[in-house]
Amino acid sequence: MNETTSPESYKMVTVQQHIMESQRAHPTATGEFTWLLSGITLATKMIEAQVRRAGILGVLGSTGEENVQGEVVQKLDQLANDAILQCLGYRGNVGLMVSEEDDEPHIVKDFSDAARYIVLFDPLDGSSNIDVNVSIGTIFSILQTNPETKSKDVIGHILQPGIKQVAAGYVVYGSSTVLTYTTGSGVHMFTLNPEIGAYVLHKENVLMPEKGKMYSVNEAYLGTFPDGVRKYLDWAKSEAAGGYSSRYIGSLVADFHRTLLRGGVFLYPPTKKAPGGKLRLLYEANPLAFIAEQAGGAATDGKRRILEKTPTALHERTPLVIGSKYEVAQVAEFWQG
Ligand code: AHM
Ligand code: MG
Repeated sequence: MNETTSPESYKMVTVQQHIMESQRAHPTATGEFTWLLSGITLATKMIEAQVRRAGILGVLGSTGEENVQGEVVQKLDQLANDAILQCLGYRGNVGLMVSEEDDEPHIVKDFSDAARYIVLFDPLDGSSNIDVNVSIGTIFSILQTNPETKSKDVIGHILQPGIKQVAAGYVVYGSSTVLTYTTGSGVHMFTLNPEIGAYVLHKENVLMPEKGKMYSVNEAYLGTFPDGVRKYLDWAKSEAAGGYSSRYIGSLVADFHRTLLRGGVFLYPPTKKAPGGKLRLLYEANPLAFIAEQAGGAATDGKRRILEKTPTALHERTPLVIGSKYEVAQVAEFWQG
């Protein structure tokens, strides 16, 4: 070791270590939450292995079925769903698993104190991008059973506002595989090191820029957006706005990941085809809103803070405006007129 090298420079923190260390700060932590999150990270490594070799394994294309939302199920959607169910099904402390792909929740165990966690997930977000080798991802949200709900009322336990989430995260399978999570104490980002098969800390306490230079929206639907949103987009293109650029991948996870790092705004407003918005409150909007807020950003449905919306159905959809505080406030202002 040369004289200027400190032990710190040798430090390599895996996501497992990071979660364990942050849980130590909670005097009542038993380690079971750490165990649960390790099930999720394991599942995402299984998914990433399939995604990276999809062409070779013959798992591109659709299964020929439609999911509960009437969307075509891709083979990888199915494999990703199974990986998460497999990895969490035997963790002991998970009572319920709720997937965007499945009609009904999976009741893993009868509720008890020991099985108090509810895991909600979108196993493979950005399905339309799978076959064309564009970034896709996994999103997860974790709740605890609701103490105000009768123990057998499964749906009642699940339909809690996003503010009740105890953790949320996503993995983006892009040029590298990145996992981002929050348990309500900041946002932390890890990169999968394929040589050792571990997520290694890349950035702790990630902060979203307060203002950005990009907006992200599917402008093909512009004609059916609410007037206020159209006015915002006109303004964003004007000289007065100071020169915005546009990016749209069509995988929410990837579009959000860029927005988290670079700032700006992602929006999926109501359209003629999806008058209540397209994105799912429980599996997409809530977890990403939790992360956005923890990183200093914001998320709204145009009228209300996403995290305060009380869901009324499992597969409920919502309009979503998410990103830097400045741009989210601008969109909301234009929208509300
Ligand atoms: P998915 O979960 O079935 O993949 O659908 C959600 C995706 C999001 O990732 C993305 O933001 C959106 O759908 C894109 O929709 P569109 O093609 O209408 O722009
Ligand atoms: Mg999705």
